[in-house]
Amino acid sequence: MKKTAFVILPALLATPLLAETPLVDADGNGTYSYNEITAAHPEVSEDAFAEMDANGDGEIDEDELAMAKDAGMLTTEG
Ligand SMILES: [Ca+2]
Ligand SMILES: [Ca+2]
Repeated sequence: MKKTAFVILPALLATPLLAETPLVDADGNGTYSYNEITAAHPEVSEDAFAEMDANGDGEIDEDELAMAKDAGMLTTEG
């Protein structure tokens, strides 16, 4: 009978699931899309994103991000 060893890959250890993900402008267009926001702030719902998007252009700019932080809409630090 062989014993089964459970091997945890170092890659998994190096990427803690609960680690805070920094907010990154992944496509470099200067604003944050819903996907970019939720990559760092998975708690942001589509409704919350729409609220954050004050000028309704579908992207969060620095001003909108600052307002969202002030409003406590981003509960994780990005
Ligand atoms: Ca972007
Ligand atoms: Ca906007």
